[in-house]
Amino acid sequence: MSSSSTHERTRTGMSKTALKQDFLDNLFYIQGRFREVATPHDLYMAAAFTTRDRLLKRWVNSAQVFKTSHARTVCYLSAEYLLGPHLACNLVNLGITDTARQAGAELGLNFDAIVEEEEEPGLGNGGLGRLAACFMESLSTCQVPAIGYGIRYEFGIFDQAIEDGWQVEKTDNWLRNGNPWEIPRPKICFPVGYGGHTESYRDEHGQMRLRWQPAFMINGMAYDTPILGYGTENVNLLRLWKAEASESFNFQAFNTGDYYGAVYSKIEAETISKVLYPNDEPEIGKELRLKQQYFFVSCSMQDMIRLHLNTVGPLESFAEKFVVQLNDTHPALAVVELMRLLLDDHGLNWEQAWDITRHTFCYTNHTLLPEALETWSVALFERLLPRHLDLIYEINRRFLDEVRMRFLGDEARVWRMSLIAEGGERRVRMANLAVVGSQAVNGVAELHSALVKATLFKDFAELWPERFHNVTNGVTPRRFMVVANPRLSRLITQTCGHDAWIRDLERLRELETHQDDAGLHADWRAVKLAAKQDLATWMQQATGIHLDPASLFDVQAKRFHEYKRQHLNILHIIRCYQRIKQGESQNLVPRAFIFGGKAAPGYFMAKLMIKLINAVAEVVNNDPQVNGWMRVAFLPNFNVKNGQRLYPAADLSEQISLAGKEASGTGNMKFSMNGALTIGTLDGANVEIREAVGAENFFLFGLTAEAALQQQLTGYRPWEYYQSDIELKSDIDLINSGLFSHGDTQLFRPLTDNLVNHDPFMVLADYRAYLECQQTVSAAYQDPERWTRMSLLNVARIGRFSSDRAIREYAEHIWKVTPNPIEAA
Ligand code: GPW
Repeated sequence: MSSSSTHERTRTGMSKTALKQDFLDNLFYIQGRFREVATPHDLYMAAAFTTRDRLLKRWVNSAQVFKTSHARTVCYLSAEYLLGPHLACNLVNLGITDTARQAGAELGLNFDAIVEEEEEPGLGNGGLGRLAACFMESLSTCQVPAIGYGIRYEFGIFDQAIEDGWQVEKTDNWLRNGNPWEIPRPKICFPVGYGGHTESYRDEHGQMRLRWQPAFMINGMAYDTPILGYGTENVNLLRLWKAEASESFNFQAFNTGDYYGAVYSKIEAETISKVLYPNDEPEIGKELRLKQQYFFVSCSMQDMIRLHLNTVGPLESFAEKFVVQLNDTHPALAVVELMRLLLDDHGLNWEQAWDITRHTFCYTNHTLLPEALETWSVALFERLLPRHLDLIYEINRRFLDEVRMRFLGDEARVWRMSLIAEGGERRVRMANLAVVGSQAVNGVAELHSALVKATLFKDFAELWPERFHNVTNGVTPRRFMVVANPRLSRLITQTCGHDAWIRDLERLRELETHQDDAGLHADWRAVKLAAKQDLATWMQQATGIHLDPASLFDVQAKRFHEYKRQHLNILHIIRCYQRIKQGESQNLVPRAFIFGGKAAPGYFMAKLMIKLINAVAEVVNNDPQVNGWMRVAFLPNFNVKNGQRLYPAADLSEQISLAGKEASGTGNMKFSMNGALTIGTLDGANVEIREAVGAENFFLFGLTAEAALQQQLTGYRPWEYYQSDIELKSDIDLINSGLFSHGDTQLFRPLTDNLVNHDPFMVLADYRAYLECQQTVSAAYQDPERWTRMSLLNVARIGRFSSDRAIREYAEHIWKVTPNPIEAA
């Protein structure tokens, strides 16, 4: 293409000279600065624009090919994308990290400091949002044409500060200094309605039809971010919607002299994409949240229809062009919105519209926790989305007739399967809507998918067994190995003699032939030690806490939630403390206990767990009697960037949720990829990680999901554990004694009382097994050769947990889409 070849010479050259020249040009023409007066942020922006110019060339090329080839396209709908910093990953995926580093050095710049400068887009809470980001990267790497749709939150997940041991939330103003990775598309803009009523009217053929008259309208404007793949020319698109007031409504208010009303309507409209709800798992059921969900779903479905009409043509073939993956139920309204658009705006009849819709959607479930399952009150629906409620009733009526026909006389089943929960306040069940509206439903790990079929969607699995699948999660090795851990990556490449493992992670298995190589063992340990030194330096500066890199780094980093059982970890720390104080340090190894993670601002128990960790840290770290043996540190503001510091430095990865509660987990994979060993329960993807790396290279403890369920059914009595295990009793009593709270015996009572009296996540039942397992960890760590071999084998056998594998499984079994490689322009 002639236009791109002119760009070639100026802004897309990959040589060091070209990078240097363009960096200085961008510094001058975009930032308006020269070298001597540039701030670190100016340097970062210049580097980002220099990188962006190069990826735009690939992107425009991909877009042109997809437009003309009518390629089947995956649309990933997600309310969250926890992207993490772009610059370092884009350089890796362009293959110019080393060149850029040299170019920087020749300009007298500190490359790492420039990379550090980026403020990450934190448009997600935790695992679910990060999974979406890994999937976008792997979709490009696997050459699957895809669009990610979501919300361009003005404020992402809050920044966490720790003050007096408590979490304090600071707003995340990530757009403050500009975002060089996005391209605003003012012309890609769709109206979205709310409220009002449904009315009937006669169309041009004299036919009676229904349509929605919303009470107010806003606009959604597209902001596009290109997503590069590794080792491919394919670039996909992440399209995020920003809410804006629709001009016409503003003018109306102005014309009637209502200046305040005009301004207010603008503010009200923009509120919709203002802030990410910081809740992980438990649903909060706020009206604004439903508005957000409908907002991005409506823009996205309108955009797909526009693209289809512009390229392929008739809507009858919509489900052949697009397959839409629902990332949990947050975008499940898309099922109803597509029905509305096809019926009301495009004149299809019910059977045609339903056939298209049902063949378009697929739904991923990410949790079994009942408090996380979304339902919306019918009253709220009626007020905000009256036409959609009509459509849900009609979908439900037809669906329940099908159930009645299949299971004669089983009205109890009909009640359970209904899209509307009756009895009490009537509510719309979003999970049931997602299952009824989808051709495929999947869980995110084998155990989880089995439980989805056996419990949550038992009735649905009996009706439509062929709809249910498993796709075990994965994570991208480009970010979590190549970028996060360059030393380990170099060592692997050196040892294997190639870097093909970066795109074909199963090839890490070639490391197995070197498992007893003493030279490699020494290098392996040196790489881990260097990462621990880096983390210790960072931690010292961030928290003032000193960590000894020679000690075992025992890390638990994830959202704070009772089911993840950070308190089980703390009980072990308190046990170690008491043992050392009593002179029983024979079987211990020096450990640094490191935590990271945010708590939902309204989740009192989770915030109290953070306070307890910091309180224990204060006592332990200031007790010279134990300091040769242990330290406790809380890494503030765990996010993608800080995660990248943590994973390479961990010796031990804590994956200790109550079996049956963690759908998959993905941190477990990131740690293992970086050579940490796992201490964990048989939960989520831990089960498969253990199978992959070998039971002898994994520290297993605790109840199985089945045993836990059994015990809860027959009556679980935590106080019996408390009373019969003197060490457990003494650990809990020590918390209640006020030792960690300057004499305040009440501060942690909500936590300890809950453990002793209710303990819904069976911390006390697993306490003894956990302590014993931690002793086998210590023993293993005392044998460095053995530990190193175990670490090496974890990395060698972790290939399955690349998100590339997950995407290939979705592509083959769920989406029925084949790779569509793009040739270099
Ligand atoms: F409740 N997950 C999450 F299922 O991070 F929607 N946030 C959420 O709101 C939900 C799930 C939801 C996580 C799961 O807890 C984790 O086990 C899983 O690995 C991850 O989603 C990705 O599948």
